[in-house]
Amino acid sequence: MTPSVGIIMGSQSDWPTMREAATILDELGVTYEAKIVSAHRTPDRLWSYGKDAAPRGLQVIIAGAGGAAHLPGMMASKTRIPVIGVPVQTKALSGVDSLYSIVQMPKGFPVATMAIGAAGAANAALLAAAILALQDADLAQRLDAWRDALSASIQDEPTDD
Ligand code: RP5
Repeated sequence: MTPSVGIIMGSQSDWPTMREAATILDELGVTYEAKIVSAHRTPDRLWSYGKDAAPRGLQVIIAGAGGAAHLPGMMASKTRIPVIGVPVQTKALSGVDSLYSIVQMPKGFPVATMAIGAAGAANAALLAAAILALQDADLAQRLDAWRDALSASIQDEPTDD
């Protein structure tokens, strides 16, 4: 059975970041698959993944990449399914290269671009869940509960530790 969300990434080295998205989707009970799909090293895989995404029934794609991070934009070119881009933090340029590579899409092919790194990956999952929750009342309840629990975990005042 096709999962709701496809988490794709350019390299195995992106997984520690992208796992943050997977963890959130697990917490929310959203089905997903995780695949390595590189715009540069496996372009044919990118093309077939994008071509098959809608017919397979995927509903949201989370795409993470670093450096010359062309994966999210190329995927958005190939499928009308919403693509959420995660700029992976790089050693050379701290992920600013990834961010700029993902965020400046030309008119017509949007990528919802998140923050650099782990927070961006987690937020990508939350945004994917929010999109899915528009048509899924049970998921909407779980997402509301997740958000309430996060708010409740924030203490009123700072402490010296
Ligand atoms: C990108 O190049 C990947 O998304 C990764 O962030 C970066 C480096 O890949 P590796 O050299 O670690 O495989 O395509």
